[in-house]
Amino acid sequence: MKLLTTGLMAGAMCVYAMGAQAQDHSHHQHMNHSGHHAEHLDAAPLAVMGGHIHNKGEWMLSYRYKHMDMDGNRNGTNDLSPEQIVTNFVNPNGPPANFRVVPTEMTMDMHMFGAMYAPADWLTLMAMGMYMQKDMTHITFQGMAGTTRLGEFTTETSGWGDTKLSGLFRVYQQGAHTIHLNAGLSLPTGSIDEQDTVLAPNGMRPTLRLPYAMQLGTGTYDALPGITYTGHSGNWGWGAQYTGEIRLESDNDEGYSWGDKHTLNTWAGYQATDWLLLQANASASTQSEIDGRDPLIAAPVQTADPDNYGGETIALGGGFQIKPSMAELRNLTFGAEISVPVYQDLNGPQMETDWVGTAGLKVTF
Ligand SMILES: [Cu+2]
Repeated sequence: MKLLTTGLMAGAMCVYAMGAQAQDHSHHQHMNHSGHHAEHLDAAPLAVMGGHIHNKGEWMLSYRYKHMDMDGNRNGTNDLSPEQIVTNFVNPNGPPANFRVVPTEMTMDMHMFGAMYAPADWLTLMAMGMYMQKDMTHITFQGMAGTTRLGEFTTETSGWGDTKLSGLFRVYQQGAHTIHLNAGLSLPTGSIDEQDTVLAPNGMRPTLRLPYAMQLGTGTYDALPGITYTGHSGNWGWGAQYTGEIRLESDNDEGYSWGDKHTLNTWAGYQATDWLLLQANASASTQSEIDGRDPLIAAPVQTADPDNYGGETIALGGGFQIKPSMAELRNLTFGAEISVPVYQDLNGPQMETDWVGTAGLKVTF
């Protein structure tokens, strides 16, 4: 926790230092015809939800594609081999006494469709739907014990995830500085009873309810509180956002709830040319383990243990956003960014994240 806090402060100080160096000499350039601040430098990363607000009457539609790549396992901050996991870690759903299946790779692909509309200067409404696909590759070890590899298999799930509705409330606006509150609700529209065929340690191939990590939704109504600060000066824009993901129910239909999650994002962007924005960001998050358990998720694999979820992660990232200079396309922005964890202290054994990439476009009108 101490390292997490230090990381957050370093990120925030970096952002504020960059902002303080810039001078506010081009404020008028950001005004549009109606005098609104429609083209205020929005330097928020694409991966940040609700990082900006709109002025009265503005609409924004967005599509974002996010890819997450996980490879290998760790416990705390220590890397683990598949053999170490099946030798050293107790299976709480046993028998067998230890895990016999180890996930080695996972990818997550998300297609996020968003809409924003501001009925008033003080309120922006936001809705987001998400279609996702998850793939997980595993090694199965033969029999009840030992380190003889029997084979590999991959499970896959796809479908719509949870749906998020938010209100963003502008509570402070002084010159170039804005603070808004994020108040959101996540609706449990994603499936939590996905199943697929696995390779069992005895060589059979049963179809089972897949572990928590492979399900598409949380199964609970979740509150999404947050607070966001943004500022801009000259060619610089910056911001910081805290968001939470708080379960409003202690159990979903299958008897568990995901751990609450808290995330801090900080970012800074530089308008390098009329059409190109360069951006850097730092994020830190902490999440607790899963509470309760789904009795149908009981395979001898680490992902079937609710305690092997959550942890602390600090990631650094960067990217760009392009706004075509042609007048007809002025309302369009597209961009891409990548984020790489620099610190992961995971409740393990658990798969570790290698990188997360986001690409997307948004149109305002
Ligand atoms: Cu927007």
